[in-house]
Amino acid sequence: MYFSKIIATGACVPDMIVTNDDLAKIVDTNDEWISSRSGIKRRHFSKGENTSDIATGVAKELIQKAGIDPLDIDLIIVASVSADYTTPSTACLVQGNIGAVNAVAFDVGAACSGFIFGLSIADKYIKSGVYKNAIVIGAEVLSKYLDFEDRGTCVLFGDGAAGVFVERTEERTGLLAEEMGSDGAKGMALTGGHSPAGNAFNDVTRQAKRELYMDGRAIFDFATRTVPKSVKSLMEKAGVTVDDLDFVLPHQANSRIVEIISRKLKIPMDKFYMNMDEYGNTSSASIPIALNEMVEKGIIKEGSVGVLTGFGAGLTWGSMLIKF
Ligand code: 4VN
Repeated sequence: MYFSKIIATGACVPDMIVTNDDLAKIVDTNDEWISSRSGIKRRHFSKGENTSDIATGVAKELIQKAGIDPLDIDLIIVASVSADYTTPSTACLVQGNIGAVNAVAFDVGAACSGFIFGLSIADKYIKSGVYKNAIVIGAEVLSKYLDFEDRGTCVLFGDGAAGVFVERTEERTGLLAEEMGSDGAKGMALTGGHSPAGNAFNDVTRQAKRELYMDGRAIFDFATRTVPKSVKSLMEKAGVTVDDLDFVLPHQANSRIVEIISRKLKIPMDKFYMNMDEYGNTSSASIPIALNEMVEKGIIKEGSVGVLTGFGAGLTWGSMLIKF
């Protein structure tokens, strides 16, 4: 039986940093409100670089860290809801930029669960023996979709990209168990990039409201209800207890959500990793950005076991038990 082992992690974020005070100059908000209600202090915003540019930065770092030849990459999956184009996919743009001519490349759109869904797909290709390795990246330039007149949302999100290189192994490691789900009936609680069906033969306008819209209360309630259940069911499925976990890495949407998840699961806060103070909510990139940081800081080492849990637009969620 094959398993997917994480060989390398990498990240690439735009260097422009926008603080809460910077935002308070353009929208009626303040640092106290943002940081006490979300845990966010700063975020990185694009200076012009688009999603494929930062995703390519991640792919180059993974190639260098894993010491692989681009020609040996089998699969490239990019999770994103803020692609440069509807087509080509961001994954194809990355493939072209790194010259991975032997890879198959496609995008996955599952918002804040996108990295989890992408890693799950890569794992199935590897487990089934179809491919030997994969690059999985979460990449977002959400700032281009933010409504800077909506103080409830524009302060919460940020731009960034990160990912992993996974490779087939026969050792029991990597992705050990997963629990995923969707609730499309509640999807309108978090939307962006609407594209109306106007054409030359109907009277539908092509004028779109592309900006991100979020019913914060509804998403908050969804997260507090669904995430603890998902992680609990994952742990039961995998037969692990709190003591078996070195870390829990949740989607970096809001520090208060993380505290509620910790309380409901009776998993102490010191097992949870958070870095939304530096990046805000970067949707599909939030989990891999934090994962890369944890590896760089030595919090995750060879043999570490933990849970990744993503949740958000769609609505979607996904939790995974990972061994390094
Ligand atoms: C998961 C969550 C969120 C999210 C929802 C609401 C929210 C983040 C609303 C209330 C507000 C503080 C901020 Cl839980 C977003 C996503 C999408 O990635 C996923 N913050 N807030 C307040 O306190 O008034």
